[in-house]
Amino acid sequence: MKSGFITILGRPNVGKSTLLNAIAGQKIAIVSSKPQTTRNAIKAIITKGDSQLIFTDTPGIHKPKNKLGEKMNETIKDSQDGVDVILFLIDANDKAITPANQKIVERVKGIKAKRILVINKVDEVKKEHILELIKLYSDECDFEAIIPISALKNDGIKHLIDEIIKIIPESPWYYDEDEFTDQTERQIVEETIREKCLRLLDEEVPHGIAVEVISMKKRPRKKLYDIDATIYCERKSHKGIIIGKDGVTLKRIGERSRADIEKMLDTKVNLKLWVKVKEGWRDDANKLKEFYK
Ligand SMILES: Nc1nc2c(ncn2[C@@H]2O[C@H](COP(=O)(O)OP(=O)(O)OP(=O)(O)O)[C@@H](O)[C@H]2O)c(=O)[nH]1
Ligand SMILES: [Mg+2]
Repeated sequence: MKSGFITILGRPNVGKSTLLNAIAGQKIAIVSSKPQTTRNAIKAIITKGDSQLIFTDTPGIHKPKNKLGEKMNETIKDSQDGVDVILFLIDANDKAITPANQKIVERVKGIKAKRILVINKVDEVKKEHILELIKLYSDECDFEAIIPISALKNDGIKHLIDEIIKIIPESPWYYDEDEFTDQTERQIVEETIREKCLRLLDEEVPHGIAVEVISMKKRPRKKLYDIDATIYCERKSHKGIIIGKDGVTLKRIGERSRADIEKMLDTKVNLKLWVKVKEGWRDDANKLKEFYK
């Protein structure tokens, strides 16, 4: 039996969560085109033959601008210690090793784990460019493997998993074969609503949003959940934007969230959303604790 803990590291927006979902074969982590989408460490567990792989998706490595950012960076640090493999994810569109990625290279060198460089979004570039990146990075650091993939198009994922299986240790499994994530249904609901906010809102508004499920109850003898959730934002003006003219934006957030939650939980959902202001919560240690313990 083999088992391995694998952490996915990289800059915001490189496709870490898309990769986690591709590996899991189902949606576990939320994805958006805006940087700093992921705020927590999120696990996906896959069991293949005699191997069990436990992947952890992490927030993008960035310079924190508030206490939430600092908390996210702590989460990244906690997720990189004691693991067997680090997947360092970069964007194939990079023209060179960016200064931010240079720093991550140094960081990865200091972690006691096997490391694989994963070049994502290869669907957007020419093959020659991928070869250039491979050369640049292999001159900079020793990797067990360098693997080009497209997480979006599910290209190269099987190869990546096979390479990981080759380098993980003999070990008993840590999870039951039918477990696939550490996320609770409540977390999945909160994150799904936050994803719709990220996708439907612009500028600073979605970054200042936190979602909290107030109650989640299954109706007896029915495949139906009643879910009440609050969307918190940082300013009064943001509340107006989230609700929209005649409530149209909030309605859209609710409809899209409900459709996804129904798919993920395989049940009908009656979703009610409220919007509240929690002034400057991202920079207030006490308020932050309410959302991110
Ligand atoms: N073309 C292309 N786009 C991709 C690929 N993988 C991810 N994306 C897109 O890149 C954007 C960011 O994806 P995420 O998975 O949210 O990125 P992330 O690294 O988790 O970002 P943070 O959570 O903010 O750190 C989304 O718009 C994805 O659809 C890929 O292989 N090809
Ligand atoms: Mg992410």
